Amino acid sequence: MSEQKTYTMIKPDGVRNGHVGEIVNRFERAGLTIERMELGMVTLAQAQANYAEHEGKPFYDGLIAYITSGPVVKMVVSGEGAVAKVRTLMGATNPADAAPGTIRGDFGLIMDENVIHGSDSPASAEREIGIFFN
Ligand code: IDP
Repeated sequence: MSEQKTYTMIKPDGVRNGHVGEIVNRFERAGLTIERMELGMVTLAQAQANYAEHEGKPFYDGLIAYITSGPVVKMVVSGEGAVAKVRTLMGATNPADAAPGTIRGDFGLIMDENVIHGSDSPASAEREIGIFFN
């Protein structure tokens, strides 16, 4: 496994419900390094670019409305195998299926508000870092 960078973002429900500190703590305990971190809104253009693959799906409009609804924490995280490591810490997309001990398993309630985003490949990570930290 090689040294990687990934993009991860604590979504509006994660910030609103007060899980920022715990999530950052889990990343650091897992040996990951926080390279960049910023609290702020996601613009409409950033949301559309990040979720382009879901355009046209029934949940797309709701997803765009939700991700732009309040402040998020945008992060670049690095470490050995960082892309997969963050995905493992996140847990399954649907919080109902996410294992206890994962971020979504512990803090997520519903599919539409699932606490955290993480790039699904090194190529996505590079693209998403460009979208959110240009
Ligand atoms: P991921 O976030 O685990 O990579 P993706 O399939 O890439 O999952 O979906 C991106 C985001 O779109 C999810 O995190 C979730 O917020 C939202 N989403 C995906 N599928 C659904 C759905 O069926 N209903 C509502 N929201 C969904």
